[in-house]
Amino acid sequence: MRKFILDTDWWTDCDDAVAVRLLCNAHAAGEVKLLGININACMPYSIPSLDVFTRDCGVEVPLAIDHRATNFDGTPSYQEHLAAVRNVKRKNEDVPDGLDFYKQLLKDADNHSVEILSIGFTQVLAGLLQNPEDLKLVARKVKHLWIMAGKWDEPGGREYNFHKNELTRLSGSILCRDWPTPITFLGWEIGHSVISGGNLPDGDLLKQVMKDHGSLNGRSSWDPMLILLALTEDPAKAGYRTVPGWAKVDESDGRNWFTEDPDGQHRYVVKLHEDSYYADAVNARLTRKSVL
Ligand SMILES: [Ca+2]
Repeated sequence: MRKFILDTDWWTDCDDAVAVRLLCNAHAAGEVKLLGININACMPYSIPSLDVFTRDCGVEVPLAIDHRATNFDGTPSYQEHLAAVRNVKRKNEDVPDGLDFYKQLLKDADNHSVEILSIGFTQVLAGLLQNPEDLKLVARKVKHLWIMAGKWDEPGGREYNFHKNELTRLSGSILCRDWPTPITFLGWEIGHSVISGGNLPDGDLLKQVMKDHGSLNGRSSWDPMLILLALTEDPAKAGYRTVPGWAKVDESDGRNWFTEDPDGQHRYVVKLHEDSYYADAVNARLTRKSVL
C-alpha cells in the first residue's frame, strides 16, 4: 500500500482542510496509508484543531509541528472554533518538532516507500536537506515529493508558498536545488479557478471551516487538487499533461523558473479539462467516511 506524509500550513486558507478531508477519507477507506501530518505554521490552536478535524474524519495518526514557525503573518480563521467543538486529545506541546518527526518516520520506513505531500511552506522539508545524514535518509526512503507551490505558466512566476517571506523564499530555493527525489509541482494557475467544497451537508465540520473562512460557496482547490493528483498517481489519469525539467526558486525575490529537459527530475502539471472536471472530482471525495 502506498504511504504518505502530509506537510500542511493549516493556516489562513481553508483549502488545506478540504485537502486533509480528502486524504483522511482515502486513509479511512484503506486506499492508502497516511503515516502522519506535519504543520509548518504555528498558532495556539494548530494541533488542537487538526486533532479534532482528523479524528472527526475517523483518522488518528501522528501529528507534528514546526514549533518555531510563529512568524507567518495573517489571521487563521477556523482553528479556534474547530478546537472548541470536541474534546482535544493533543495540543501543540504534546507533539514532536517537524524535523524529528520526519526523521523518525523515515527511519522506520522501507527504502523508497514514502511519498510526501506538501501543501504549505517548505522550511521543514528544506531543513531535512541541511545535514548530509538527513539528506541521505530522504534519498533512501522517499520515493516522490508532490507539492503545491510555484506558478509555472509564466517565467518568473510568484506564488504564496514560495514567495511569502524571506524564510519561504530561501526554503523554496533549497528544496528545488537539493531535494534528492523526483518532484511533481502543481502550481497556483492550476487550482485558482477550480472551486470546491461548496456543497457540504449541515453538521459537517468541513462546512463549519468553509463558513468561518468566508467560503461557504467553495474555495479555490490548490491543495485538494494536489492530493487528488498524488492519490491518482498517474497525471494523465488525473487529467493533466506534464512538463519535465528542472525547477528553481530565486531566494532573493521568491520568483520561480523552469528549464525544460526531457531527463529532468522535476515536472509540473497542465490541465487538460475544464475546471468543472476537477471540481467534481474533488467534491465527490469530500463526504466524511467515519468518525472516531
Ligand atoms: Ca496550504
